[in-house]
Amino acid sequence: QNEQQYLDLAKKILDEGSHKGDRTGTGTRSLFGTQMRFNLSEGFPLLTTKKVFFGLIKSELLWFLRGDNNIRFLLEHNNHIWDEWAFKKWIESDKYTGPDMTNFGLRSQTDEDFAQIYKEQKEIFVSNILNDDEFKEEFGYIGNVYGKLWRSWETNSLTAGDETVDQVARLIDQIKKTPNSRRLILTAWNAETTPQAPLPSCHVLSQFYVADGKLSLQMYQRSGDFFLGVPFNIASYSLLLHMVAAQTGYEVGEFIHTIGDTHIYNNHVDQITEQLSRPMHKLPKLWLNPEVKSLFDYTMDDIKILDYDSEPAIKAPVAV
Ligand code: DHF
Ligand code: TMP
Repeated sequence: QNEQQYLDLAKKILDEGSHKGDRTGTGTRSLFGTQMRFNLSEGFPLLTTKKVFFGLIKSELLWFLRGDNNIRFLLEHNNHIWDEWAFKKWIESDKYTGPDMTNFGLRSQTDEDFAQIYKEQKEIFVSNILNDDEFKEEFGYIGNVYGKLWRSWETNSLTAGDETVDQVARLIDQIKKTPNSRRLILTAWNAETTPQAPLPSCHVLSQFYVADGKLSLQMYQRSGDFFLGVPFNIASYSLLLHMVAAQTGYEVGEFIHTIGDTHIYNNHVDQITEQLSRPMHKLPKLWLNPEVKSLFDYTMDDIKILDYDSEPAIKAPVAV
Protein backbone atom coordinates (compact mmCIF):
# COMPACT_ATOMS: atom_id res chain seq x y z
CA GLN A 1 0.00 0.00 0.00
CA ASN A 2 1.30 3.41 -1.06
CA GLU A 3 1.07 5.67 1.99
CA GLN A 4 1.99 2.84 4.37
CA GLN A 5 5.47 2.84 2.86
CA TYR A 6 5.98 6.44 3.88
CA LEU A 7 4.79 5.71 7.42
CA ASP A 8 6.92 2.55 7.72
CA LEU A 9 10.01 4.38 6.53
CA ALA A 10 9.33 7.26 8.95
CA LYS A 11 9.18 4.77 11.81
CA LYS A 12 12.36 3.09 10.64
CA ILE A 13 14.22 6.42 10.57
CA LEU A 14 13.02 7.18 14.10
CA ASP A 15 13.94 3.71 15.39
CA GLU A 16 17.17 3.02 13.52
CA GLY A 17 18.45 6.37 12.19
CA SER A 18 21.92 7.60 13.11
CA HIS A 19 22.00 10.77 15.17
CA LYS A 20 23.68 13.06 12.74
CA GLY A 21 24.53 16.74 12.76
CA ASP A 22 23.77 18.78 9.65
CA ARG A 23 24.55 22.03 7.86
CA THR A 24 21.61 23.89 9.42
CA GLY A 25 22.65 23.15 13.02
CA THR A 26 19.30 21.49 13.76
CA GLY A 27 20.39 17.84 14.07
CA THR A 28 18.70 14.83 12.48
CA ARG A 29 18.09 11.10 12.62
CA SER A 30 19.20 9.75 9.30
CA LEU A 31 19.34 6.63 7.11
CA PHE A 32 21.32 6.44 3.88
CA GLY A 33 19.91 4.89 0.72
CA THR A 34 16.17 4.32 1.06
CA GLN A 35 13.44 3.57 -1.45
CA MET A 36 9.66 3.82 -1.71
CA ARG A 37 7.64 2.54 -4.67
CA PHE A 38 4.29 4.11 -5.48
CA ASN A 39 1.98 2.27 -7.82
CA LEU A 40 0.03 5.15 -9.31
CA SER A 41 -2.88 2.97 -10.40
CA GLU A 42 -3.77 2.65 -6.69
CA GLY A 43 -4.50 6.38 -6.44
CA PHE A 44 -2.54 9.60 -6.30
CA PRO A 45 0.06 9.55 -3.48
CA LEU A 46 -0.83 12.78 -1.72
CA LEU A 47 -0.47 11.85 1.97
CA THR A 48 -3.71 11.66 3.91
CA THR A 49 -2.29 11.35 7.44
CA LYS A 50 -1.64 15.11 7.27
CA LYS A 51 -2.99 17.71 4.90
CA VAL A 52 -0.51 18.44 2.09
CA PHE A 53 -1.16 21.64 0.11
CA PHE A 54 -1.48 20.45 -3.46
CA GLY A 55 -1.77 24.01 -4.82
CA LEU A 56 1.83 24.66 -3.74
CA ILE A 57 3.00 21.47 -5.45
CA LYS A 58 1.24 22.41 -8.70
CA SER A 59 2.61 25.93 -8.86
CA GLU A 60 6.13 24.73 -8.05
CA LEU A 61 6.05 22.10 -10.81
CA LEU A 62 4.59 24.57 -13.35
CA TRP A 63 7.42 26.91 -12.35
CA PHE A 64 10.03 24.21 -13.08
CA LEU A 65 8.36 23.38 -16.40
CA ARG A 66 8.46 27.06 -17.43
CA GLY A 67 12.20 26.87 -17.00
CA ASP A 68 11.86 29.57 -14.39
CA ASN A 69 14.21 29.93 -11.42
CA ASN A 70 13.05 33.30 -10.16
CA ILE A 71 10.71 33.15 -7.17
CA ARG A 72 8.45 35.95 -8.45
CA PHE A 73 6.22 33.42 -10.26
CA LEU A 74 5.82 31.45 -7.01
CA LEU A 75 4.96 34.61 -5.05
CA GLU A 76 2.35 35.53 -7.67
CA HIS A 77 0.77 32.18 -6.86
CA ASN A 78 0.99 32.82 -3.14
CA ASN A 79 3.61 30.11 -2.82
CA HIS A 80 6.29 30.87 -0.25
CA ILE A 81 8.19 27.57 -0.09
CA TRP A 82 11.35 29.04 -1.66
CA ASP A 83 11.41 32.45 0.09
CA GLU A 84 14.07 31.67 2.70
CA TRP A 85 16.73 30.70 0.18
CA ALA A 86 16.38 33.80 -1.98
CA PHE A 87 16.14 35.91 1.19
CA LYS A 88 19.42 34.42 2.39
CA LYS A 89 21.21 35.70 -0.71
CA TRP A 90 19.68 39.15 -0.19
CA ILE A 91 20.74 39.54 3.44
CA GLU A 92 24.24 38.30 2.63
CA SER A 93 24.63 40.92 -0.12
CA ASP A 94 26.31 44.32 0.27
CA LYS A 95 23.04 46.09 -0.52
CA TYR A 96 21.24 44.80 2.56
CA THR A 97 21.43 47.42 5.34
CA GLY A 98 18.61 46.28 7.65
CA PRO A 99 18.91 44.59 11.06
CA ASP A 100 21.32 41.69 11.45
CA MET A 101 19.77 38.54 10.00
CA THR A 102 22.66 36.14 10.60
CA ASN A 103 21.38 32.61 11.16
CA PHE A 104 17.76 33.79 10.84
CA GLY A 105 16.34 30.27 10.51
CA LEU A 106 17.48 28.96 13.88
CA ARG A 107 17.24 32.29 15.72
CA SER A 108 13.64 32.90 14.74
CA GLN A 109 12.67 29.60 16.38
CA THR A 110 13.97 30.52 19.84
CA ASP A 111 13.89 34.33 20.01
CA GLU A 112 10.40 35.84 19.74
CA ASP A 113 11.54 39.44 19.34
CA PHE A 114 13.90 38.43 16.58
CA ALA A 115 11.16 36.35 14.94
CA GLN A 116 9.05 39.50 14.61
CA ILE A 117 11.89 41.55 13.08
CA TYR A 118 12.68 38.70 10.70
CA LYS A 119 9.05 38.46 9.63
CA GLU A 120 9.00 42.19 8.82
CA GLN A 121 12.20 41.99 6.80
CA LYS A 122 10.91 38.98 4.91
CA GLU A 123 7.66 40.79 4.07
CA ILE A 124 9.61 43.76 2.70
CA PHE A 125 11.75 41.36 0.66
CA VAL A 126 8.74 39.54 -0.77
CA SER A 127 7.00 42.75 -1.70
CA ASN A 128 10.15 44.05 -3.43
CA ILE A 129 10.50 40.85 -5.46
CA LEU A 130 6.87 41.19 -6.53
CA ASN A 131 6.85 44.90 -7.33
CA ASP A 132 10.37 45.98 -8.23
CA ASP A 133 11.66 44.54 -11.52
CA GLU A 134 15.24 45.50 -10.89
CA PHE A 135 15.24 44.01 -7.41
CA LYS A 136 13.59 40.84 -8.72
CA GLU A 137 16.32 40.49 -11.36
CA GLU A 138 19.05 40.97 -8.79
CA PHE A 139 17.71 38.92 -5.88
CA GLY A 140 14.85 36.70 -7.08
CA TYR A 141 16.89 33.88 -8.57
CA ILE A 142 17.73 30.65 -6.77
CA GLY A 143 20.64 29.69 -9.00
CA ASN A 144 21.42 27.04 -11.57
CA VAL A 145 18.95 24.40 -10.35
CA TYR A 146 15.75 22.63 -11.47
CA GLY A 147 13.82 24.77 -13.99
CA LYS A 148 16.87 26.42 -15.46
CA LEU A 149 18.69 23.10 -15.93
CA TRP A 150 15.57 21.29 -17.16
CA ARG A 151 14.69 23.76 -19.93
CA SER A 152 17.82 25.72 -20.75
CA TRP A 153 20.96 23.88 -19.76
CA GLU A 154 23.83 26.05 -20.91
CA THR A 155 26.22 24.17 -23.14
CA ASN A 156 29.97 24.53 -22.92
CA SER A 157 32.14 25.67 -25.78
CA LEU A 158 32.81 22.12 -26.94
CA THR A 159 29.21 21.59 -27.94
CA ALA A 160 28.24 22.75 -31.40
CA GLY A 161 24.84 24.14 -32.26
CA ASP A 162 22.23 25.35 -29.80
CA GLU A 163 23.30 27.46 -26.89
CA THR A 164 21.01 25.67 -24.49
CA VAL A 165 19.54 22.19 -24.17
CA ASP A 166 15.85 21.73 -23.42
CA GLN A 167 16.05 18.43 -21.54
CA VAL A 168 12.30 18.17 -21.04
CA ALA A 169 11.36 18.69 -24.69
CA ARG A 170 14.05 16.20 -25.69
CA LEU A 171 12.78 13.72 -23.15
CA ILE A 172 9.19 13.89 -24.46
CA ASP A 173 10.51 13.39 -27.95
CA GLN A 174 12.66 10.42 -26.91
CA ILE A 175 9.81 8.73 -25.04
CA LYS A 176 7.64 9.02 -28.15
CA LYS A 177 10.29 7.87 -30.63
CA THR A 178 12.42 5.41 -28.64
CA PRO A 179 10.36 4.18 -25.69
CA ASN A 180 12.75 1.26 -25.12
CA SER A 181 15.63 3.65 -24.58
CA ARG A 182 17.65 3.30 -21.39
CA ARG A 183 18.76 6.89 -21.70
CA LEU A 184 15.54 8.69 -20.74
CA ILE A 185 17.30 10.96 -18.27
CA LEU A 186 16.55 14.34 -16.75
CA THR A 187 19.35 15.77 -14.65
CA ALA A 188 19.31 18.76 -12.31
CA TRP A 189 22.95 18.76 -11.28
CA ASN A 190 25.50 20.78 -13.21
CA ALA A 191 28.84 20.01 -11.59
CA GLU A 192 30.20 23.41 -12.54
CA THR A 193 27.42 25.72 -11.31
CA THR A 194 24.91 23.90 -9.11
CA PRO A 195 27.11 23.69 -5.98
CA GLN A 196 27.08 27.54 -5.82
CA ALA A 197 23.28 27.80 -5.69
CA PRO A 198 21.79 28.96 -2.36
CA LEU A 199 20.39 25.43 -2.11
CA PRO A 200 22.00 22.98 -4.55
CA SER A 201 19.34 20.75 -6.16
CA CYS A 202 17.94 18.02 -3.90
CA HIS A 203 16.13 16.01 -6.56
CA VAL A 204 19.05 15.41 -8.77
CA LEU A 205 18.34 12.70 -11.32
CA SER A 206 15.22 11.25 -12.93
CA GLN A 207 14.92 8.32 -15.28
CA PHE A 208 11.82 7.36 -17.26
CA TYR A 209 11.05 3.79 -18.32
CA VAL A 210 8.43 2.29 -20.63
CA ALA A 211 7.21 -1.32 -20.46
CA ASP A 212 3.86 -3.05 -20.95
CA GLY A 213 2.25 0.17 -22.15
CA LYS A 214 3.09 1.95 -18.92
CA LEU A 215 5.43 4.81 -18.15
CA SER A 216 7.39 4.71 -14.90
CA LEU A 217 9.78 7.14 -13.28
CA GLN A 218 12.56 6.72 -10.77
CA MET A 219 13.98 9.79 -9.09
CA TYR A 220 17.17 10.00 -7.03
CA GLN A 221 17.09 12.61 -4.27
CA ARG A 222 20.44 13.29 -2.62
CA SER A 223 18.87 14.65 0.58
CA GLY A 224 15.31 14.28 1.87
CA ASP A 225 13.63 16.21 4.71
CA PHE A 226 11.25 13.39 5.47
CA PHE A 227 8.55 15.38 7.25
CA LEU A 228 8.39 18.61 5.18
CA GLY A 229 10.02 18.17 1.78
CA VAL A 230 9.49 14.50 0.96
CA PRO A 231 5.64 14.56 0.92
CA PHE A 232 5.93 17.41 -1.61
CA ASN A 233 8.55 15.57 -3.66
CA ILE A 234 6.43 12.40 -3.85
CA ALA A 235 3.40 14.32 -5.07
CA SER A 236 5.39 16.54 -7.41
CA TYR A 237 7.13 13.70 -9.27
CA SER A 238 3.93 11.64 -9.36
CA LEU A 239 2.23 14.63 -10.96
CA LEU A 240 5.10 15.02 -13.45
CA LEU A 241 4.82 11.34 -14.33
CA HIS A 242 1.06 11.66 -14.93
CA MET A 243 1.58 14.71 -17.14
CA VAL A 244 4.37 13.14 -19.21
CA ALA A 245 2.33 9.93 -19.57
CA ALA A 246 -0.67 11.94 -20.76
CA GLN A 247 1.46 13.75 -23.34
CA THR A 248 3.14 10.61 -24.68
CA GLY A 249 0.12 8.30 -24.70
CA TYR A 250 1.04 5.86 -21.93
CA GLU A 251 -0.70 4.66 -18.81
CA VAL A 252 1.01 5.53 -15.54
CA GLY A 253 3.13 2.84 -13.91
CA GLU A 254 5.22 3.36 -10.78
CA PHE A 255 6.95 6.32 -9.21
CA ILE A 256 10.06 4.98 -7.50
CA HIS A 257 11.57 7.35 -4.98
CA THR A 258 15.19 6.68 -4.03
CA ILE A 259 16.70 8.95 -1.39
CA GLY A 260 20.33 9.33 -0.24
CA ASP A 261 20.45 11.04 3.18
CA THR A 262 16.91 10.37 4.41
CA HIS A 263 16.40 12.39 7.57
CA ILE A 264 13.96 13.53 10.19
CA TYR A 265 15.02 16.79 11.84
CA ASN A 266 15.08 16.66 15.63
CA ASN A 267 12.49 19.43 15.75
CA HIS A 268 10.09 17.37 13.61
CA VAL A 269 10.07 14.27 15.80
CA ASP A 270 6.91 15.20 17.78
CA GLN A 271 5.06 16.14 14.60
CA ILE A 272 5.87 12.94 12.73
CA THR A 273 5.11 10.85 15.81
CA GLU A 274 1.68 12.51 15.92
CA GLN A 275 1.27 11.75 12.22
CA LEU A 276 2.16 8.08 12.76
CA SER A 277 -0.68 7.75 15.29
CA ARG A 278 -3.30 8.88 12.77
CA PRO A 279 -5.52 6.79 10.49
CA MET A 280 -4.97 6.72 6.73
CA HIS A 281 -7.76 7.70 4.34
CA LYS A 282 -8.40 6.54 0.82
CA LEU A 283 -5.94 8.13 -1.63
CA PRO A 284 -7.33 10.91 -3.84
CA LYS A 285 -7.47 10.92 -7.65
CA LEU A 286 -5.75 13.22 -10.10
CA TRP A 287 -7.57 14.93 -12.96
CA LEU A 288 -5.65 16.40 -15.87
CA ASN A 289 -7.45 18.38 -18.54
CA PRO A 290 -7.42 16.06 -21.58
CA GLU A 291 -7.63 19.07 -23.95
CA VAL A 292 -4.08 20.15 -23.12
CA LYS A 293 -1.83 19.15 -26.02
CA SER A 294 1.64 19.99 -24.70
CA LEU A 295 3.44 19.42 -21.43
CA PHE A 296 4.26 23.12 -21.43
CA ASP A 297 0.66 24.33 -21.77
CA TYR A 298 -0.78 23.16 -18.45
CA THR A 299 -2.14 25.90 -16.18
CA MET A 300 -3.24 25.68 -12.54
CA ASP A 301 -6.86 25.02 -13.62
CA ASP A 302 -5.90 22.08 -15.85
CA ILE A 303 -4.71 20.06 -12.85
CA LYS A 304 -7.06 19.02 -10.04
CA ILE A 305 -6.99 16.67 -7.13
CA LEU A 306 -10.33 14.93 -6.53
CA ASP A 307 -11.78 13.40 -3.35
CA TYR A 308 -8.88 14.42 -1.12
CA ASP A 309 -9.87 13.43 2.38
CA SER A 310 -7.10 13.95 4.93
CA GLU A 311 -6.25 14.49 8.56
CA PRO A 312 -5.47 18.12 9.49
CA ALA A 313 -2.17 19.85 8.58
CA ILE A 314 0.73 19.68 11.05
CA LYS A 315 3.01 22.71 11.27
CA ALA A 316 6.77 22.41 11.58
CA PRO A 317 9.71 24.83 11.24
CA VAL A 318 11.78 24.51 8.08
CA ALA A 319 15.55 24.21 8.56
CA VAL A 320 17.45 26.92 6.69
N1 DHF B 1 14.86 22.99 3.21
C1 DHF B 1 14.60 22.06 4.14
N2 DHF B 1 15.30 22.02 5.27
N3 DHF B 1 13.62 21.16 3.98
C2 DHF B 1 12.84 21.17 2.87
O1 DHF B 1 11.95 20.32 2.73
C3 DHF B 1 13.08 22.15 1.88
N4 DHF B 1 12.30 22.22 0.78
C4 DHF B 1 12.41 23.21 -0.08
C5 DHF B 1 13.50 24.17 0.02
N5 DHF B 1 14.34 23.98 1.15
C6 DHF B 1 14.10 23.05 2.09
C7 DHF B 1 11.39 23.37 -1.16
N6 DHF B 1 10.20 22.62 -0.85
C8 DHF B 1 7.82 23.29 2.52
C9 DHF B 1 7.54 22.25 1.64
C10 DHF B 1 8.35 22.04 0.54
C11 DHF B 1 9.43 22.86 0.30
C12 DHF B 1 9.70 23.91 1.18
C13 DHF B 1 8.89 24.12 2.29
C14 DHF B 1 6.92 23.58 3.69
O2 DHF B 1 7.27 24.33 4.58
N7 DHF B 1 5.72 23.00 3.73
C15 DHF B 1 4.71 23.24 4.78
C16 DHF B 1 3.66 24.24 4.33
C17 DHF B 1 4.23 25.53 3.88
C18 DHF B 1 3.22 26.59 3.57
O3 DHF B 1 2.01 26.43 3.82
O4 DHF B 1 3.65 27.65 3.08
C19 DHF B 1 3.97 21.94 5.07
O5 DHF B 1 3.42 21.85 6.18
O6 DHF B 1 3.94 21.07 4.23
P1 TMP C 1 21.20 20.16 2.26
O1 TMP C 1 21.51 20.95 1.03
O2 TMP C 1 22.15 20.43 3.39
O3 TMP C 1 20.99 18.71 1.98
O4 TMP C 1 19.80 20.73 2.80
C1 TMP C 1 18.65 20.66 2.04
C2 TMP C 1 17.47 20.31 2.90
O5 TMP C 1 16.28 20.50 2.16
C3 TMP C 1 17.43 18.87 3.34
O6 TMP C 1 16.82 18.78 4.61
C4 TMP C 1 16.54 18.21 2.29
C5 TMP C 1 15.53 19.30 2.04
N1 TMP C 1 14.80 19.28 0.76
C6 TMP C 1 13.90 18.29 0.49
O7 TMP C 1 13.71 17.35 1.27
N2 TMP C 1 13.21 18.33 -0.68
C7 TMP C 1 13.36 19.34 -1.57
O8 TMP C 1 12.71 19.34 -2.62
C8 TMP C 1 14.29 20.38 -1.28
C9 TMP C 1 14.50 21.48 -2.25
C10 TMP C 1 14.98 20.30 -0.12
